[in-house]
Amino acid sequence: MKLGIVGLPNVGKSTLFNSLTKAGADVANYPFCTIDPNVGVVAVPDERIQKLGEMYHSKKITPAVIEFVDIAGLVKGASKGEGLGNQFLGNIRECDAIVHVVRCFENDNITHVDGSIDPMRDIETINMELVFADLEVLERRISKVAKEARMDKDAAKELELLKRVKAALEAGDPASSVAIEDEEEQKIMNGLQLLTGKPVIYACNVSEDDIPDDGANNKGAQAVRAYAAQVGAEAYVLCAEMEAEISELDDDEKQAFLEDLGIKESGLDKLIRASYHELGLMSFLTAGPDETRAWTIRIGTKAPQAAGKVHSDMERGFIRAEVVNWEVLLREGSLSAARDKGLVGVEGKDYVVQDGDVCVFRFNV
Ligand SMILES: Nc1nc2c(ncn2[C@@H]2O[C@H](COP(=O)(O)OP(=O)(O)OP(=O)(O)O)[C@@H](O)[C@H]2O)c(=O)[nH]1
Ligand SMILES: [Mg+2]
Repeated sequence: MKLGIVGLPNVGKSTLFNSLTKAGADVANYPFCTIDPNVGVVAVPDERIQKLGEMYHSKKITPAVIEFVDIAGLVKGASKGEGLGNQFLGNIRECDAIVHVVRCFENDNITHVDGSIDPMRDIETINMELVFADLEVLERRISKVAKEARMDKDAAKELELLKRVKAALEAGDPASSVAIEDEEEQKIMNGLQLLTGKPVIYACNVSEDDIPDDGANNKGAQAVRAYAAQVGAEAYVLCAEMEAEISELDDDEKQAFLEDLGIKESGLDKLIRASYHELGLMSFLTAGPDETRAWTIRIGTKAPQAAGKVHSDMERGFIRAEVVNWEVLLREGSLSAARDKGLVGVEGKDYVVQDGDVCVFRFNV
């Protein structure tokens, strides 16, 4: 599961990416500093496994992870080959969702490619480039399918959908705004990997001063929030530079730093959790002295398939799952204590696993 980071050059994408992964992508105050796509694996912050891990004195605590991809900034005309962005749009096509970084901080020393700070204009620029890039994909596909459509019913159906999506894009709307009528259409859409068909999270890069009040006094960030709400996207406020500093701290120092600012959670941690959720993912947990671990599943996954994440034998030979909510387990202090009070559910193969379930799978192969 991957998220692609997009935005204009020099808005703080690599700074954000670095604090996400500490992977050491190049950061510099000049546009187009990212030449190679960078992929980083990021742990999803999760207090549940920390607390359960402490309770069990687990030797190992293993979080869920997601991947982020950092690409060069896109500029006006990117879809027509301007700048370096176009060649990297392919990396974004393979992503499951997009993080759109928008510069909302003032700083005369940091060049803005369009000369001034105007988050809504920037969003428009990037979104239009994504629309143009998608239009190209569609036009190519339409000319191929149009020939087949005269003889083939499936191709005719696809052509009808392609034309509908094209009309939306030509009106400046994202592919995600097109109503999908059945599974067949969904499959075609998935195959197209349209950039504007992906869920988007807007990350407003504000200055440090705007962090304590969560950007309430930053007009740009407020405008982005209002826009995101209108199009059904999420928006978060963070300061990439500050996150880069925080990422150098150990856990205790980080806690003290955040408390000083009067905030509970860093913008970055919020963004990671939102990204995970945006991908339609959630975690169930396993806990014990050896390892306490968060396992990634899609929302709606049933017990045997969840068990299969831990081991394929557990899916194949699935008998039942013992399930207890993580907070209940923490409160009761042990699985047997929770069991004695009847707080542990015994679930069969149709059980839909819930976020925060601690599971013990019984299986036989
Ligand atoms: N003041 C301030 N400067 C920042 C912030 N985030 C990034 N910068 C600076 O802006 C410059 C560009 O940051 P990058 O992270 O390299 O930008 P980018 O979006 O990856 O740029 P390209 O890779 O060229 O598209 C660097 O000098 C950063 O230090 C921030 O939150 N505040
Ligand atoms: Mg960069």
